[in-house]
Amino acid sequence: MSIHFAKYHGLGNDFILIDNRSSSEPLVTPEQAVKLCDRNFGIGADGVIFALPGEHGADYAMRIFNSDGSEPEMCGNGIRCLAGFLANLDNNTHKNGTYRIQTLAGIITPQITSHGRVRVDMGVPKLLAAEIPTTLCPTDQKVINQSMDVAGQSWSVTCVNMGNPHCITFVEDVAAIPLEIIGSQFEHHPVFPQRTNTEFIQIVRRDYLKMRVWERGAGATLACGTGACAALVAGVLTGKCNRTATVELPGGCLEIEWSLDRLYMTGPAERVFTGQF
Ligand code: ZDP
Repeated sequence: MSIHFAKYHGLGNDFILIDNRSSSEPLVTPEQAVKLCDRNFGIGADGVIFALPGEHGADYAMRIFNSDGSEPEMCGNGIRCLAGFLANLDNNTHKNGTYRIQTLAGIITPQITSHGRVRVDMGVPKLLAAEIPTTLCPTDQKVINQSMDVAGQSWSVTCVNMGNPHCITFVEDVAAIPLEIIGSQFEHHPVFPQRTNTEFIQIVRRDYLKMRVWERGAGATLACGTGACAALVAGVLTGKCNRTATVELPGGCLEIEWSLDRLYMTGPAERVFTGQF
């Protein structure tokens, strides 16, 4: 069987999008996804995303495999790319470009705005230790400015679940962080039973954050949408930033807003090429 795909990226966080509307099961296995994501032996991507039929009032469902074959619950840059992919499939005829997408983290609602930018209602962050999940604190407590040891150093971390787990630490200079060395030590630290995504954040101003990310299951990536949202939440919880801010990632900027309880993320989604395998 030949499968058609489109390659998309959101600020350099890149994905292989598969039209999976004909089946409620992903058309490729996690093992095949690992091969497709390989940058030398495959198409090359940080993950594979499937556009599946929706149920229970959702327009579509999204599933994603990381480049290591693991399956995250949510993916912020990925859902913007999915919205762009769906708009292309339906020739922009869908309700105001707004899609209700079922994910393993609940319903997420991306809306296509002008110039191919996408604004996403990312839902409500979860903050209790049991919800992250992490054993850094008692299960019913928020994980704010907790210290943990990684690579022989003590780090003050704040944890946020945006559907997927995030561990945030504020630093003076993100450029100085040896991401390749310490990233996977955070990811696999025993205090995170589901592993974790890790964000290093430099507060430039109260409304401008610089971020570098080590993603669970994908390593250092150029951007992470759920991570940018988690970083803003951590900045607000620790009194370091405003509820609306620009987050600058290696691949470019995302606009993040924490309104009453929900997070909104706005950023680009770009189509690169299509093909079949
Ligand atoms: O939680 C995880 O395992 C992440 N690797 C999922 C992907 C997150 C993503 N980079 C984002 O933008 O939220 C796609």
